[in-house]
Amino acid sequence: TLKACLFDLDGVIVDTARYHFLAWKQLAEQLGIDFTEEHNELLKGVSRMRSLDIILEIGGKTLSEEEKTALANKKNEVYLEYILKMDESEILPGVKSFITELKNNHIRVALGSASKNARLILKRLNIENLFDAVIDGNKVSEAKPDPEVFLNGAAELQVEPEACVVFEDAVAGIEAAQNAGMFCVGIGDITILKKANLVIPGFADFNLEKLQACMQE
Ligand code: B16
Ligand code: MG
Repeated sequence: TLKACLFDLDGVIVDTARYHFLAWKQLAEQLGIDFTEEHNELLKGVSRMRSLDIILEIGGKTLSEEEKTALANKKNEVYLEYILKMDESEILPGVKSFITELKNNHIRVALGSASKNARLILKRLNIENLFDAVIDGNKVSEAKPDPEVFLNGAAELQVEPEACVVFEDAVAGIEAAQNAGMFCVGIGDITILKKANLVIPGFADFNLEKLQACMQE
């Protein structure tokens, strides 16, 4: 039986990919690297440092660790300017009412995100109080598809992995959920997220009853 739901942040609860893109684009321009929205797809669900490595690979540049840390910090400052302007209106359709429905049915809720800014974003969206646990980029050492982030979430909630469902928009995140032994719902395009147990375009037309029906099949 279902006891807990674990949510990815970017692409599931909010679309921060746009702000990551704008911040990385500004940095790439300063480095003389042509960084496109298509390239940005490669960064979804990936850590900040790994994202920078991917951009440097695109531009054919090698930098020292010190230079890279400075650039990653610089990108984050620009990204934070966008994040600080966010509000509740940017929560993706249906997700807040779905989480509220879970809470009303005594199903525990956790965040499982690669972002080190996750808590700040939840605060800006005014939904921090909906989460019984927040596992973010500050708490994990292994990136998705490693199951660490979701196993930590289950452990903090004191729920066995088999009783958890993960909501993810990235292929690596779906693999992480499967590596954790959890049922996984993909949010997005079924042709890309085909490994998920169930794929939905978003939460607008979704509810607990539908989730439970799919889990019993
Ligand atoms: P930060 P998620 C991920 O969030 C983003 O998809 C990814 O593009 C970003 O690089 C990563 O967080 C780290 O973010 O720079 O804020 O620590 O999808 O795992 O919620
Ligand atoms: Mg994501």
